[in-house]
Amino acid sequence: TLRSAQPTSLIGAPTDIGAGARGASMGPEALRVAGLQAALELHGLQVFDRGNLGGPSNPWLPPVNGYRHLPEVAQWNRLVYDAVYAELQLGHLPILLGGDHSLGLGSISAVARHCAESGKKLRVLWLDAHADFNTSELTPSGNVHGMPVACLCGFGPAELTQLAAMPGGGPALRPEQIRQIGIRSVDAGEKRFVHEQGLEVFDMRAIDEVGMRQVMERALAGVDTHTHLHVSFDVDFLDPDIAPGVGTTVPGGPTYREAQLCMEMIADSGRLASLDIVELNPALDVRNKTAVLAVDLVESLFGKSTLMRTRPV
Ligand code: 6HN
Ligand code: MN
Ligand code: MN
Ligand code: MN
Repeated sequence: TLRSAQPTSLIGAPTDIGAGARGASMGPEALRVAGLQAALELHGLQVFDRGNLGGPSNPWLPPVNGYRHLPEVAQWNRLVYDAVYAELQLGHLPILLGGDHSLGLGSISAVARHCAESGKKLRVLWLDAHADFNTSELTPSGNVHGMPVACLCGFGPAELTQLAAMPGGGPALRPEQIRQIGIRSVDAGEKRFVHEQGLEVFDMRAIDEVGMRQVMERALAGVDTHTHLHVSFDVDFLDPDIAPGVGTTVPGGPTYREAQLCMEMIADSGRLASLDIVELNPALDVRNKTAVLAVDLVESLFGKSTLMRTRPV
């Protein structure tokens, strides 16, 4: 079962600062209680749990100029950025335990900076029911967890778009580095903007029509030994029948088997180099089953499989 010599580091970010429901702040502890570290160790990984970051509490205020809690969101993301960047510098594989999906900003900004400095090609797989491509003009809610992909591409306030201070001063990501999978809820203005920016989106219809296997083959096309593969796993990617413990459920998501295949095919690429597990909301869960499911899927992402496959089916 020894798959990888690269140590992994768990970084807890217990906040719901960017979300529209309270409770994602309990995500890191729920993942620990569900046995994340032991599960990874069973698969031969060395795991360091760095504990939790300590950022501002949630003032639970209405949006201001299209953003809810912008200063606090920025502060949390600076902490996440520094913590993820430090692990990458050590040669560890960072696993961000959210927390809401606004934290993908800090995490992926650190990964982008690291890739720029080490000459790696970055590919981001965004597993989500939502595109998270809103701006302050487009957002129906003001919740920043609906905006991180746009901010990473340079569309947003400086305190969120400039986290990485990229060489040359550009945005952390270009749209062509991103593949979105499982998408089934996109706001009207957001939809036009996704199209305008040319994001590659494998929505639920694509999964229905060609199946998860072909979707993943396409999403991973071009990934090679020079690629740093980042997975941003919003737990609301999963069908709410199997994963009720999230703040923004959308029906019609991937089944247990589809999600397993998705994770297994990412593992087979051999290029996974950083991970976010976000939007888990224990306040809405049933006996921690969504956390247990997330741990099960993350095991597959790190190479647990039923059999040792020496050739494709
Ligand atoms: N998430 N599109 C909605 C909004 O408020 O912008 C929902 C966003 C959900 C974000 O689940 O990470
Ligand atoms: Mn196991
Ligand atoms: Mn999301
Ligand atoms: Mn989502």
